[in-house]
Amino acid sequence: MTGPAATDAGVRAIVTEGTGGVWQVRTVDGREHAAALAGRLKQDGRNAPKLAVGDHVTVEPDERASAWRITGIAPRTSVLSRREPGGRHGERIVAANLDQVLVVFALRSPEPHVRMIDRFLVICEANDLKAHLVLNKVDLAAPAEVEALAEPYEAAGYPVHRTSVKRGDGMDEMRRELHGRVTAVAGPSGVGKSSLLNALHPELGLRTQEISQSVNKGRHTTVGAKLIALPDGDGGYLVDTPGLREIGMWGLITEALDQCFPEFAPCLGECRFGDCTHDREPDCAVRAAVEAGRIHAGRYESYRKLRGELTEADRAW
Ligand SMILES: Nc1nc2c(ncn2[C@@H]2O[C@H](COP(=O)(O)OP(=O)(O)OP(=O)(O)O)[C@@H](O)[C@H]2O)c(=O)[nH]1
Ligand SMILES: [Mg+2]
Ligand SMILES: [Zn+2]
Repeated sequence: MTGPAATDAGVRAIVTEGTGGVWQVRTVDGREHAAALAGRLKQDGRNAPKLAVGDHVTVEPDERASAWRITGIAPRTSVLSRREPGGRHGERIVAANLDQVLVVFALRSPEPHVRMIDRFLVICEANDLKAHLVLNKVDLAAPAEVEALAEPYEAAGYPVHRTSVKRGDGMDEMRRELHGRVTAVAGPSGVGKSSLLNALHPELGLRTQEISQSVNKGRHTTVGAKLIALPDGDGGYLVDTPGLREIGMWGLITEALDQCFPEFAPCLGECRFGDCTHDREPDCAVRAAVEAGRIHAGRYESYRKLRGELTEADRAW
């Protein structure tokens, strides 16, 4: 973990929770404190909250107040942001310094939806976040089916993990991926995200569907993101976000969508027209690559669908 500059006085900590005002921070010794920004940090900048969950900070105990004082904020390595509620154009930072996102889908129950997989991956690319695809519940499908689903994503350069919480497949691999990193876990309901995390770290005791359906029906309460320290005590955290789906693709520039498909990269700049949308233009290098089988047809189809949606959204604004 790289912390604030050594010149900053105080103890290094990471912001685990909060949306403004009082924040929860976890100092390097593993203790949690309530903390508030020092006055001088509050003043610079305009109205936007200066701090986000995941920020590396320095803190000092404040004898006069009950909360600690946040005296320094380190530069961020990444930012996951969403549009301000209410449709204004501003953005709000959901979490800073994420190392990676696990995009979890299941082979069955629920059936994987490739357009939705691609949508999650595009959101990661647009936010410059490293994405891994986790294909869970491989115990419910034939191996050939698992490979057919994995293939386009491996071809695009994504790490693909085949897992089964039931059978134990891929558990060591996943534990290694989480170790020492700040990881957001995303994916549709019921794919086994909580089951997977519980299997890796039983101390987490996350609620899974068997229980939550009766106890916790229809609650969508998460407002801000929250960092959960991994029990292995090596600086790894899970990020409980309000759901990447809600974060959405807004803010994504329609013209830049093609850059969110990593396997398109060799083609970009090779089309006849500089502003090619890779739709019907003549001499389109992307379409040529699809026809030659270098780009998976399903991925290209997702590109076209998403581009259509973004164009619609542009018009609506
Ligand atoms: N067969 C099989 N079932 C699994 C596997 N992993 C999880 N499940 C089951 O899938 C169901 C949903 O699991 P959860 O962990 O609650 O799913 P989730 O992704 O956390 O769902 P939300 O919290 O609603 O987003 C549970 O009944 C699990 O027992 C697996 O690898 N194989
Ligand atoms: Mg869950
Ligand atoms: Zn083109």
